Amino acid sequence: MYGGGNTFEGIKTDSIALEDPIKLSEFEARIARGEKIEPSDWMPQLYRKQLIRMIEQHANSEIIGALPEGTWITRAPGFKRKMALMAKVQDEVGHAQLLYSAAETLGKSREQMIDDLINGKSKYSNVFNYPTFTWADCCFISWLVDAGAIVNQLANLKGSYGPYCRALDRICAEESFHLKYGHHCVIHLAAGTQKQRDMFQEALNRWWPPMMHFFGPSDKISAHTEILMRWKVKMGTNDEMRNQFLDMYVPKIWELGFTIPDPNLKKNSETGKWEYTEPDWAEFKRVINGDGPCNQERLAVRRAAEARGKWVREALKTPKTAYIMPLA
Ligand code: BYC
Repeated sequence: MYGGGNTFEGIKTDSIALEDPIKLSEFEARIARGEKIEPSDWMPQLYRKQLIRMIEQHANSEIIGALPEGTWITRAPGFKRKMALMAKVQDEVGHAQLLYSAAETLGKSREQMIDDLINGKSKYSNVFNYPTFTWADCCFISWLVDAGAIVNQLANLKGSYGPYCRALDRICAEESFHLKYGHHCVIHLAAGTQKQRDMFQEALNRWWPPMMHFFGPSDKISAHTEILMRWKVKMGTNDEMRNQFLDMYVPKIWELGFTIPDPNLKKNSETGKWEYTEPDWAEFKRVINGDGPCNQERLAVRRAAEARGKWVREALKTPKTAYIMPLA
């Protein structure tokens, strides 16, 4: 198995205290020097476990994230928009492929990851559990959800795990086209009729709370940030990423004449940080744990796709391809 024969199931304990102290300090010194950790290098079990969790969730988010926009391909206004949206959705599925490969280098098989996704055992991004009622919802995702993803990914591609960083590097290049496309769609609505402007404003009002959740719980309650920052998997805290997004995109939203549904949103000129109404973390928890408006529908679609594609996977399986190495 790629990754030095380590398998996810083989992790008996993830306690840092039980790791070899000399190996641990060499590992941390490498990270401090800015070196990349590669699959066959020694790494603490907790580093492996955390990376699998995070990369797997990211991969899941890309394939589930293709669904809300995917349903708009046939209804996108005009041939050019249909073509562009189809290419974007295809890119998102490609990102999932890259990320599943990166996670596989750590010892968890793709089949296991897909099983855990469709059985509701693993997570994916909260935002994709909300419906896309109108074309403006689709535009919101293409512009602002992609923008949020880029803020997060541009930071983390400077992180410590080689295969994840290389995957993020390529993903960010493609995402930058998505962002331009999404921005163009929104400018078109903003410069259109009153009905078009209202349609985007209404979408923005619904999407703002999930967008604030997108960067994860506030630093005060985030479970994994501390260890992930220590090992340079995350290069910024959840609040730092949220702040950076607000800094870059609130002025752009206002510039287009839209309002943001948070009366407390303002930049504190002394701290340079944005102030906002504390997001509803109870709703966030409900949604990421399976009880959002679209969780059941999203997983049902993936389960159906898995079942329909089974014969293709079986047909492709040969003794030679069964041991193919991930390309991360
Ligand atoms: N949604 O300790 P915390 C895209 C969970 S796709 C759901 O702060 P962490 C796109 C978290 O997993 C790009 N769950 O976690 C695709 C943890 O639960 P567990 C998506 C979330 O890992 C198609 C618990 O809450 N981007 O943009 O330190 C079309 C505690 O949180 C979320 C990525 O995946 C959430 N938003 O930080 C268009 C980026 N937030 O595992 C667009 C990669 C938190 O203990 N991921 N949770 O059960 C990350 O950067 C980090 O994992 C996060 C969370 C910042 C998201």
